Amino acid sequence: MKLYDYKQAPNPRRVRIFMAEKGIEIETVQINLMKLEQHSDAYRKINPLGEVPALVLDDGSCISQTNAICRYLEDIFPQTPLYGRTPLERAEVESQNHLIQMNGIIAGGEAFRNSSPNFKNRAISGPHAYPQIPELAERGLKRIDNLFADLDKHFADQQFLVGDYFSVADITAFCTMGFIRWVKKTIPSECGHLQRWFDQVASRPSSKA
Ligand SMILES: N[C@@H](CCC(=O)N[C@@H](CS)C(=O)NCC(=O)O)C(=O)O
Repeated sequence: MKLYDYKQAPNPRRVRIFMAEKGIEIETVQINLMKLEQHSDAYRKINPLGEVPALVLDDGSCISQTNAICRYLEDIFPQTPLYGRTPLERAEVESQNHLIQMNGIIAGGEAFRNSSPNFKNRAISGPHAYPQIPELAERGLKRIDNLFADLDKHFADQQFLVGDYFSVADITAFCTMGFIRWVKKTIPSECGHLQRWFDQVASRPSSKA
């Protein structure tokens, strides 16, 4: 297996932290997004979407989409389950991971990609050109403020996103906190519960992956 990765980008980081938690080592290949290598003919042959991460299996199949890659890895490396251990826990992890994907990763992407001069006509990742909409950048910033407040409330009485169980949803949220620094958003000083959760996740060795 080979993981197509870019060290600086948030979505591949989610997969790297996931693998580190499980103790999985896979060969990685860096695709330099700043140099637009994701749109080279060679990479488009591997992943026609022109995105990272992508996981290529030994039989040549390519899995795109961060969540699909992590789910596949969970199935073939079930040790240290990160998608839940019971039907209810799996549903809770799915729910939290989806919420963080929508209100964190997507909201941060709205704010960043609709404002950065480097993303003119690339406001959505993938093979199609989309112009920037400045109002979406504004809305993305507001959504991030709401995310801070919602998560702070959540962590007031829960250790992780799903009770005391560390899951893929915490990894998505942790990578979101790193990503939104790109739009100069950091955890507000009044969000002490969120900061406590963040410091706890940051102290795990996997956070360096
Ligand atoms: N929906 C995809 C999104 C992946 C994605 O947005 N990847 C970014 C890096 S974090 C990318 O490849 N961007 C390429 C580009 O902007 O051209 C997933 O969940 O994996």
